[in-house]
Amino acid sequence: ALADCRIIGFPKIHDPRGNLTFIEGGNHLDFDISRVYYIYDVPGGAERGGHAHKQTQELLVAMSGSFDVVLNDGMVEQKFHLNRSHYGLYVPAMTWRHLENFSSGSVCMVLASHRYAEEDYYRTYEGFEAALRGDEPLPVAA
Ligand code: T46
Repeated sequence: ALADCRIIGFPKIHDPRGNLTFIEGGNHLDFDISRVYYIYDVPGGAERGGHAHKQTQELLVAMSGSFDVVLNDGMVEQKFHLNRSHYGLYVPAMTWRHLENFSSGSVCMVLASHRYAEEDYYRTYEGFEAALRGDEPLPVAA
């Protein structure tokens, strides 16, 4: 549910040599990290995402630059602006998301609870809503 989506602050070790932040699975996150991926070189105006996950939980971090993450649990929609690398947005399973408004040079790092599996995706909003209602999966159009 959207109430479970939240911005999490991570430790920031200040140092004249530069700052250091760390994220520990099972400590700062409620899930163990099975996968890391990142999105970068995003052209101006591009949007990413547009899907939900059956099982995968994620933490999104703006490692550089900024972007917006729009989350929707089928009832409520909320937009989060990410622009600091010591904050992350926790996104539970069964949350529709899309990313937009990427600044030039921005990097989105994602820590995920599961390895990549296409079967874990709802790629259409209709399929996501049907699953929330508890309907049978929609038949694939011929
Ligand atoms: C999410 C947002 C923030 C892989 O092979 N392995 C991976 O780990 C991922 C994430 C993707 N892929 C392949 C699947 C597609 O052929 O890379 C291609 C692009 O993936 P997708 O269109 O899903 O990318 P985004 O940026 O729209 O969405 C991704 C994640 O899929 C999604 O979980 O939350 O980033």
